[in-house]
Amino acid sequence: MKNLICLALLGFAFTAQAENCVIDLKADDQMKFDQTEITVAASCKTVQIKLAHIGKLPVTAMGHNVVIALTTDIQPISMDGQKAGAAANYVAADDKRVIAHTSVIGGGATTTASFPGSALKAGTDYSFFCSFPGHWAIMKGKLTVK
Ligand code: CU1
Repeated sequence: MKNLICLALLGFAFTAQAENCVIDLKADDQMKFDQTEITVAASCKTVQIKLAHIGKLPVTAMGHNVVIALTTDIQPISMDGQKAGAAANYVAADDKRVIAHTSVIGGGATTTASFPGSALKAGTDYSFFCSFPGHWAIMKGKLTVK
C-alpha cells in the first residue's frame, strides 16, 4: 500500500513538472524576442512572465515589455498603448483586452509579472507581444494553452 502511494506521488510529480507555467523571454536590440511560440498548461494556477532585455540600448530608444492578449487585439491594444505613453508602459489604463503585461525595460534590465492561469482558455488564439511604439508589428509570438 505504501509503495502504491509513493508511485502515485511520483507520477504526480512528473506530470506537474511537464506543465509549463512560465512565459520566459529574452529581448534584444534587434527588436526581437528569442522565441516565436510558447506553450503553457491550461491547469496553471499562476502564469509567470519573465523578461530579460539582453541588449544595450536605453529604454527610451529600444524599450520592451511583454503583453498577453488575444491575437486579434494586438493592434488595438498597441494603438491605445502608444497614446497612453511611456509612463503607462505603453498599455492603456484598465484596458480589459490586456490579460497581463510587464513594465517596459531597457538594455540590461529584467522584469517579471504574473497572472492567474484561469485568465487563459485552452485552444484560444493568444499572443505575447511588445507594445512599445512600432514594435508590435514584428515583435510577437504565439501563446498556446493546452
Ligand atoms: Cu519592444
